[in-house]
Amino acid sequence: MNILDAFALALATEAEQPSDTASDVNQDGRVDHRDVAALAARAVALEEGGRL
Ligand SMILES: [Ca+2]
Repeated sequence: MNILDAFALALATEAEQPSDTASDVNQDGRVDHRDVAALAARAVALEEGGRL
């Protein structure tokens, strides 16, 4: 998972997706921009510990 995956999810989310637990990163029952933000934050945390 990297920042590009996060953006891909953002695009998929924008394209009207019903509740998808696999994409519900913050587990609040909804797939929206908050999940994208959580995913991006996670990706950044991973990048900081590795290569970029
Ligand atoms: Ca969510």
